[in-house]
Amino acid sequence: TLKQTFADRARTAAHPLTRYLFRLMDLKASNLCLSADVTTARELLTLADKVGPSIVVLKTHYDLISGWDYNPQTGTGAKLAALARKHGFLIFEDRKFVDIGKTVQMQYTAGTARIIEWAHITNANIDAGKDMVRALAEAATKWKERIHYEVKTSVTVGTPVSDRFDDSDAQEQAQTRQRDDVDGRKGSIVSITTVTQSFEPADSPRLTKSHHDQGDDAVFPGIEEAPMDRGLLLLAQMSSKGCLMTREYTQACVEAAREHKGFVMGYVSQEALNSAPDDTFIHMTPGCKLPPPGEEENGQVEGDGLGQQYNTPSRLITICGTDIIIVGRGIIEAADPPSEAERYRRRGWKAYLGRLA
Ligand code: UP6
Repeated sequence: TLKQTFADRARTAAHPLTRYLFRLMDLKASNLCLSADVTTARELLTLADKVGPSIVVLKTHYDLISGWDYNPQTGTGAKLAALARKHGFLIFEDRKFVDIGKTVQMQYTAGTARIIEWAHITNANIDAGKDMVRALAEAATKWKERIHYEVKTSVTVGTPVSDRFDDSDAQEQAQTRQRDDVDGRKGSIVSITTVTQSFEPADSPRLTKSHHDQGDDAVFPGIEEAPMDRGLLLLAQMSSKGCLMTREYTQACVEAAREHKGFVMGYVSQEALNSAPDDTFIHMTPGCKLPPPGEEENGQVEGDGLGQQYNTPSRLITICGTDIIIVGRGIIEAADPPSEAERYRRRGWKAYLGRLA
């Protein structure tokens, strides 16, 4: 897959959300994920709004944010989801689930955070055995069935179908939904907004302006909203010094991914792991930093003194073969995070184009 374009992979990936993500990458000319490790909900939302135009994934650790508002309709998760629609990115809660199947199901769907409601993507460490992947997959399927029901019943209420959809396919779908409707009960969570525009492959950045002035219910133009599928990344390798994950462990992740193609999107890893002809997984890689502006790039950057090790975007993308670079402090601690994010986006995209050449 190293020589394949993201646009091509958008057509062939097994998981609908992965296909969507590849399209988003192509459209925004970005293979950048921001690791939004700030300490308050207010900072998180401001950062997401400012950096949103440059990224395709926003990675969170909800449990290190103070002031997280747990209200499912108006809280921090819902606000992030609105920003994701506005700027066109996916939300990845870096929860690194590791426990027995039943427990991870509950941690994923219930409790205070209800991660499944607002995070398109989450991840798991499969040290506890791969059955927990199946447990998470089952939870996601159930959730999606419930949401489908709620959407189905909410689009039929109120506004005529033609006012909500501007293409005939979607209208037909909505009419089918209308026919299928059971009791007209109004759903509570989702309303459908379809922005249909054709998608053309990009070879140059098309990031022109952000949508700051359009309000929080604005929708990113050029692509429809993300599908309602949820996706999992397997934590196959880590960036930290002395990491205990063995080759066997990484291989077990590859096997688990292949067994759950409908739910596992890919990996958090330090290298590309697709080897079989029909592997269509995506790779995201943390431990990424650029040397300060003006300094020569030679593949590695000094670690943080607490075990984190850093590679540069070009090394990770061209040599290690990753698809998306995950950058935290490299961007957050810069004097101007939005312009630093743009610098990472440009570098990451250039490395991807270099890989294709
Ligand atoms: N992360 C890693 N390495 C891994 C997996 N995850 O650093 O192998 C996560 C960390 C942090 C982010 O939990 O949120 O990626 C890296 O942040 P940084 O760029 O500030 O080092």
